[in-house]
Amino acid sequence: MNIGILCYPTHGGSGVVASELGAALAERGHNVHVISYALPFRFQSYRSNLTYHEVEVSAYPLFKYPPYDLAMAGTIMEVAEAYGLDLLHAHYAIPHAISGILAREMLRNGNPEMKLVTTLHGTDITIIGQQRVYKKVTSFGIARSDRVTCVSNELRSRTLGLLECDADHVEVLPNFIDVRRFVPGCCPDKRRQLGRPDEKIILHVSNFREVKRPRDMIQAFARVAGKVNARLALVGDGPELTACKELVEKLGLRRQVSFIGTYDAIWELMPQADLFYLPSEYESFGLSALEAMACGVPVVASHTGGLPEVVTSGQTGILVPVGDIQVHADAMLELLCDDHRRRAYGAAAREAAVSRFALEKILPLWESLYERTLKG
Ligand code: GMT
Repeated sequence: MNIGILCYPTHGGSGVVASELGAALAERGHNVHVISYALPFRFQSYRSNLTYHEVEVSAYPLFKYPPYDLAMAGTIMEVAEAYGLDLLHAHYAIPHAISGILAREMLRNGNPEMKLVTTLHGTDITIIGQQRVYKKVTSFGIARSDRVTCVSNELRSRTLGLLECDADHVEVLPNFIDVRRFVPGCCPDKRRQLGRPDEKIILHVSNFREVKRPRDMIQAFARVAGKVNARLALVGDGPELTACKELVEKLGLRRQVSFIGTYDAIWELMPQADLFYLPSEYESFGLSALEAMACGVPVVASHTGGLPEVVTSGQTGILVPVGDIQVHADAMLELLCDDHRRRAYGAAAREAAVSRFALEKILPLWESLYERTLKG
């Protein structure tokens, strides 16, 4: 198949899923064209059948807001005409589904029909899709896509509850993980990058937006650090990072919290952690939790969104109420102080990642969904 993938290039789950799916489809022999405004950070360009096309957004003086959606639609058309795209896969509803619909409408003048699959990733529905000006646009993008997928059952139910859309039109296809790259015990030399040998490492990876509740994380960690020799290693960058640094200073935690910055080869750092901590307000799925699990690291995460579909509390980690930092601290202490339990949870986490979410299991589902879509 000739497949066009539309995604955000920035650090965030939807871009990771889009890039990893593109690489895996190319590996299977499909011709994949990734379209975005910059090279996605996980894009793997070592194959001739995996190509990146940049959306050029012109900065004409009349444009206070250059029309990225139109530039993307124009780029899709160019790629579709040059390579005969069979199908477009839009990751994140706004604006990708809309640009795809526009490109498809324009192509219908002369080309055979190009199908459109849209994957909803979470905040496109729960935050952007709820804003007054975008709500109907998001519903329109869903209605006009040939097929729509959600990354969890919870996101599907939420989408059907929040937006006007037909239940039969929206199915669930979860995130996946390359269990050969995310492996327990990988890269032990990286351990010293995170902390001293005698410290227990709590790892968090995100784009530090409010929805991740990173300040809760530091407050909960303060309660952990008072009881065990632990370090909080924070990977990523985002709007809440400065506030987090200020809170770390205020709580006197400077020597126990490391700000690592962005780190693309996250599979090198994940296995070094004793636990992964994700105190988000909401996660439609929680890809970073799955990445940690594949590396054999148990997860302490909020009981929210699709996280219960990924982390089984009491088996592969502990799910805690959103915002209850004492319960978060207690859950982390439970695991950090009990090596036997922590290792058992870590082993179960790896097993769950392999048996339920391995790329080998999920990729055929994508191929079959594409084939069904092409058949109409
Ligand atoms: O919130 C993020 O971290 C980024 C966002 C995105 O769209 O890039 O992530 C969402 O998509 C991921 C991949 O499907 C999910 O694993 C994340 O849970 C989801 N984030 C939220 O729902 C907040």
